[in-house]
Amino acid sequence: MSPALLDIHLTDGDADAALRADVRAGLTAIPKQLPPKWFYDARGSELFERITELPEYYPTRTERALLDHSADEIAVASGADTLVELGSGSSAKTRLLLDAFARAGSLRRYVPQDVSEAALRQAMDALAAEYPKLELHGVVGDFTSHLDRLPRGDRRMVAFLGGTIGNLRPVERAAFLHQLRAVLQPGEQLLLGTGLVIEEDVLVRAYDDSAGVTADFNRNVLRVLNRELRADFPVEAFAHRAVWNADEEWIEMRLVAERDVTVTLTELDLQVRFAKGEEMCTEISAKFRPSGVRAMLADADFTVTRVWTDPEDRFALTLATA
Ligand code: AVJ
Repeated sequence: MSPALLDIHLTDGDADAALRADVRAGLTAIPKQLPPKWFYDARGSELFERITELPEYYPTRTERALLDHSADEIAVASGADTLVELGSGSSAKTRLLLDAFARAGSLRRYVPQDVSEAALRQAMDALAAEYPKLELHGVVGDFTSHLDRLPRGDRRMVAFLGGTIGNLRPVERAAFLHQLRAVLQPGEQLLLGTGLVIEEDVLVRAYDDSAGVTADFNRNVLRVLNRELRADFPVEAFAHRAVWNADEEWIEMRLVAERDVTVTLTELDLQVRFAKGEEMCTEISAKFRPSGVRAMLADADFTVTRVWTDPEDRFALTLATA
C-alpha cells in the first residue's frame, strides 16, 4: 500500500457552525428552506445509496453506463496525471475512470474530496488495496469553499459527477465554476456530470419513488436537526413532495407540514411555527439543456472539448478545458 495523505480543511466544529448558520437563516426566511447538504449523515448517505438502486432513480445508473462506455475516451482525451473528484462519496463510479486511466497510462494520483471524513477514509482504504501503484491524497472539505486548497498537479482533471451541480442555485453555480476556473491552470480540465431536461413524469418519479425511500431521505434532514440542534420536529408530521419547476427547469423537493406544528431548536434558542399545509424547500435538482451546459461553462471561461450523452439523452458528461 502506498502511503496515503489526508488533508482536513473542514473540522466537526466548522461543520457545526455552518449547520447552525444555515438552519437559522433557512428557518427564519420566508418561505422557509434548508440546504440539501445536511441530508447526508450516516443514515442519509445510506438512504441516498438506496435511492441510486431504485428503478425510478435513473441518474446514477445512466451516468455509470455512460462512464462505462466513455471512460477510455475520457482518459485519452484528458491525458491527466491527477484525477481530482469533488464529492467523491464512496468513489463507486470512480473505478471506471481509474481503470481507464490505468489503461491509458497517464495517471499518477487520485485526489478524492468529500465533506465526510468517514466516507473518505473508507473509500481510500479500499482504493489503496485495489490500486497499489496509485498515489492517494484525500481532502476533507466542502466543494464550495475549499477549492483553493486542492493539491496541485501537472495536469489535473477535476471530476464533478452525479449531477450534484444541479443542487446549486444559478448564482451559487456560477460562483462555484468561476472559483474552480480560478484555481486551475490553463489546459487543466473539468469533467462535469449533468442531468438533462427530460419528460416531467419521469423526472418527478425519480424524486418521488413508490417505495418511499426518497420521502424518508427528505425527512432525514429533520432527524439531523433534532439530533444536532436538539430540536423536536415531529418527523411523521411532514410529508414529502417533489415538484417540477418548469420555469427554472429544476426539481424541488419539499417537506409539507400536515398540521400546525411548533418546533423548538434548543441549540439555536429558536422557535418556529409551520402552518398546516406550509411547504419548505429542502433541495433543488436542476436539469440542463446541452446549450445551457455550454453557456454556463463558457461564462466561467471553460472551453467544452467533448460531450457524451446516453442514448435517451437523460444525462451528459462534459469535458471542458480551463
Ligand atoms: C446526489 C445531488 C445528485 O439531486 O439527484 C436524490 C440527490 N435527491 N434524490 C440528485 C437526490 C433526491 C441527488 N444528487
